Amino acid sequence: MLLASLNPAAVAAGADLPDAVTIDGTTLSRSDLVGAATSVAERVAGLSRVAVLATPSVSTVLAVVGCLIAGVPVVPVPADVGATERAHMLTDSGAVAWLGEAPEQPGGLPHIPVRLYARSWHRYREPDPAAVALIIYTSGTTGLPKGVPMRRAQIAADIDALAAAWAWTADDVLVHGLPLFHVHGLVLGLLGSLRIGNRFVHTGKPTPQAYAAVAGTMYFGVPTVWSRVAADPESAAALRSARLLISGSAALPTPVFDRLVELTGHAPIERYGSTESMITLSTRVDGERRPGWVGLPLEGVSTRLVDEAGAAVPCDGETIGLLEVRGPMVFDGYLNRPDATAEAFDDGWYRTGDVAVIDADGMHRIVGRESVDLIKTGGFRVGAGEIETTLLGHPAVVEAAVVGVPDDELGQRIVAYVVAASDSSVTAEELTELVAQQLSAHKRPREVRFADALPRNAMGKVTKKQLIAEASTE
Ligand code: MCA
Ligand code: AMP
Repeated sequence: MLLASLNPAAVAAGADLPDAVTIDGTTLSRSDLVGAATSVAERVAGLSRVAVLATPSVSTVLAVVGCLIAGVPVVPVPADVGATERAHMLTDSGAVAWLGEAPEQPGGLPHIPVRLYARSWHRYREPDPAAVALIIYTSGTTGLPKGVPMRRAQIAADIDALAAAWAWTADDVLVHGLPLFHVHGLVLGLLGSLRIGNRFVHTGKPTPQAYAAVAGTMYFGVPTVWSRVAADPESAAALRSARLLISGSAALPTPVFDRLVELTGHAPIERYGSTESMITLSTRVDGERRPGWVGLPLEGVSTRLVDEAGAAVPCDGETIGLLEVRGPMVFDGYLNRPDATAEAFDDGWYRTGDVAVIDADGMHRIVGRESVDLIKTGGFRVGAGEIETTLLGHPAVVEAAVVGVPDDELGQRIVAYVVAASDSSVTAEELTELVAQQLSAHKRPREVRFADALPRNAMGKVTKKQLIAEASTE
């Protein structure tokens, strides 16, 4: 059962927890959560799909949990979403209402508020494990983000496999300050805590000081967060009493790993996955934690490396290949995108798009991505194509090429090369703002470079590696 620990019968039997969820300055007991979320369930039961503007708030928690209880699929919409991306998510997903926080532009959909103090003790039957719980949108190399439907059984399988790898129990206190519209913060952090039955604390912005201020046993962070913790010895020292520091969503740089060991006494756990597959690899609480390596397959997961022709690549710790995964948490296709779904699978194996090596003991190291057009910045996945299309929508932009440039703190930072019309006075700020307005604030280029022309190869294709090299050396 997805929400075993939220079962009203368990609450009635005395299995309450006074501080089950703390977020945005509010603490909910388990009975508060069950009562208020069941009241949300009453208001949405029977709806086909709802959108939730996923700010880190009690309202978002109750909206998502209410829908889980009622068996209504939720589309978490990024809190900083822009107009084009929001319209796409609503149309593509077929959401019929906004639940929880009211968006500034509801796009013609009705709004159902969440009432923090309403309570219902109605008992809903557990929905079918194959039912879709969430549809999370994620970027590809081109076009607008694709919807990834996540089934209850897939989510449950991932959480249980992670619990086994991390010895995660109801005695833990899980702390993070990540967004509630992605797998990391929402599925693993919030739903994981509800399923396992541990206390969950959302810190708001994931600053080192905010992490240090909560006495947790498990802390989640993207590498950017850990890099900031590693640069703040005083806050880092406060994490010594934790059980596990867990990093994921992008590669954790070895110097950050080493510094965390020094300052906190903990070798961080690294785990790897994607929106499509959820988490498939992790180092284990009782196993080797090797800097630069993301661990072993979780329970039920198989992996393999193939070359460009699809032939097997040896797992010798050195030979690189394209990583493919299979397991009970892996999705079964994008929403409304049979073309993209067909491309994503190789004979039942999910093509991750990541390049990796596997050693003889089964340890995995992610070497990079197959395409330069998928950028990971601060743990956010951003498609070069979606930003280029947005920039080209500006009347003064003649050509645009977006690249991810290596960055110590963000992993990659988004840099846009733009050829502007000769008579225009368009500014970098104007273009950055356009991306924030249309897509999401976190997809804004950090830098816009104006050029007279873009470098192209003999085929006329922009040579992005040249742009990356140029932006990296200056
Ligand atoms: C940022 N700023 C900018 C620009 N970019 N200003 C102008 N132009 C720009 N291009 C501003 C920000 O608004 C902010 O302002 C300030 O600069 C600092 O920005 P930043 O360095 O980005 O810091 P941040 O806002 O604190 O964000 C860092 C972050 C964030 C908190 C680490 O990137 C984040 O939440 N990442 C998590 C992503 C995540 O959860 N991914 C999971 C997906 P001001 O200070 O005024 O606000 S992956 C997943 O789900 C899978 C399955 C997995 O493996 O986990
Ligand atoms: P997303 O769908 O946003 O979770 O992005 C998934 C991608 O993030 C993966 O395909 C990888 O490229 C990258 N990624 C996630 N976790 C890690 C990790 N621990 N190390 C390196 N890359 C990672």
